[in-house]
Amino acid sequence: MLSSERIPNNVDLANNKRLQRALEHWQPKYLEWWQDMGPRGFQDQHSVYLRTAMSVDPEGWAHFEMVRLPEYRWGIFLADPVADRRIGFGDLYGEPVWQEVPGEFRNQLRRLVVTQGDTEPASVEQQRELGSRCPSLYDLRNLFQVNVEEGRHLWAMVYLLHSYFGRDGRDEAEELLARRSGNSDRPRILEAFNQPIDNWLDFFMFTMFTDRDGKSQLMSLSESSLDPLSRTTRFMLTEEAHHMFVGETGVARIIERTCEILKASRGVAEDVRSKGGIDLATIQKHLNFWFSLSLDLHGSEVSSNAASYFANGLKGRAREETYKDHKALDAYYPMNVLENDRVVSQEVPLRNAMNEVLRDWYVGDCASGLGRWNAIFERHGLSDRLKLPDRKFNRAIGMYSAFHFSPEGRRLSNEDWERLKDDWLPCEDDTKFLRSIMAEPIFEPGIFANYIAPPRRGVNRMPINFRYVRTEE
Ligand code: BYC
Ligand code: FE
Ligand code: FE
Repeated sequence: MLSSERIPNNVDLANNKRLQRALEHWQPKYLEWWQDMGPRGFQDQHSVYLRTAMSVDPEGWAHFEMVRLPEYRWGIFLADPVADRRIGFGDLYGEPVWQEVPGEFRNQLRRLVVTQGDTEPASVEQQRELGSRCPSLYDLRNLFQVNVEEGRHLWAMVYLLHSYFGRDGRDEAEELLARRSGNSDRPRILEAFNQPIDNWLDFFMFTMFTDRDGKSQLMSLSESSLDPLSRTTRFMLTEEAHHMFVGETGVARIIERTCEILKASRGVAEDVRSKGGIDLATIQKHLNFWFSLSLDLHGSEVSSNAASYFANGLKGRAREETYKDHKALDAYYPMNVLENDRVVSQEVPLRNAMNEVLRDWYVGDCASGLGRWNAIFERHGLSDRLKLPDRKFNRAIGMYSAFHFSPEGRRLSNEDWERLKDDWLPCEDDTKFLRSIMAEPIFEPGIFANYIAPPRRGVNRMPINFRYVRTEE
């Protein structure tokens, strides 16, 4: 019997026999997957200082304790309902939201839920080797906090599949545990989630840029007319903020350290690597990689899928309430498009441009984060800056994917691209270097790898040198 003690929830699990039965079948498979694909080497002999969501109110967050990873209590939470909530956009604007899935939208909704759900276990799989190369116990704990919360996000989507999509939903829930990141036979659905993340610079860039796609997609799903989807994703967003915090401060602390090394060597960039820091060029390349891949996650610029999601009220714009026109029927969106190899501005029917609208929001959100990173150089009196590459750079989805562009957005021949791409994207040499400075994990409390500055404060007001991850005797 699954108890509320094991599965903290606010969906009345104790009295929901149908959900109980479905989860009783699924949960053991989940735990098996977590053992096989969750953090390697930290499953049974370690306890971790983790936050567990116990309820959706602010106090529900204050629950911290030392737990073994497989014993984490993955809960099921919906944000509080909004009274008399109405459909906020699309053809059905103003009608009451749905508490059940309308038959005509069932396939589309299932596809959105499955795509969202697939990313969550994928990221855990991608990150599973990082523990053995951690820069500190503090960072190791943050990695595991992110991992268990992505596990919980999978639970959130599986809850929807089991509760609202019947037999197909149950099948999809099993498939979510069967696909594997990077596997050529059964890959994860979206490309960014098939890329390896085997060093900590990749991890921090991923949580900065790819988890931020999580933020923009969850914001648009939280506008959905399917109320349980809206409420589930709204609660997930509170956890997403922490993932981006881990990424943004992780990179910030690397930059901080790089600045210190640069100043000590009077600004000679070549010295950074030899002193065990991460040089700016390498940081910029990893930024270029994860940013461009995360742009792809927003789909094609012009998309009939996106138009149809919007028309049907399934997926809206981030902060839909801030727009005036919620039908977007006669409106157009100015967009740069390629015409005979040239970039020209064109008006695209707004509904078809919804992926691009969200991408624009995303780029703006990334740019603010970048501003905070660049302030670190400024504070150190250095003129170096990081940049977001042009959105045409290194794309594999959408209209720019057929051509090559430089980070400044200049069109390149295939030959030029092949010749120059290692200057812009991580190459074998960079990966080798990063692996060399991350060869050994640091498990001593309060000690940090040479390439990263300590954080400003510890977790939950604990000291920085707290033993956040413990080996059990
Ligand atoms: N890779 O009209 P188009 C997160 C496919 S991250 C591979 O452009 P559409 C997290 C597409 O499926 C948030 N394939 O795209 C972060 C379609 O296939 P079909 C994840 C791709 O339908 C970190 C075709 O290309 N959530 O939570 O508008 C850690 C043309 O489609 C990709 C969501 O994504 C790609 N990148 O789809 C943990 C929300 N992009 O129909 C977690 C749910 C497109 O030709 N998903 N394709 O077979 C959606 O809303 C939409 O499916 C997409 C774009 C935004 C992904
Ligand atoms: Fe997530
Ligand atoms: Fe996340």
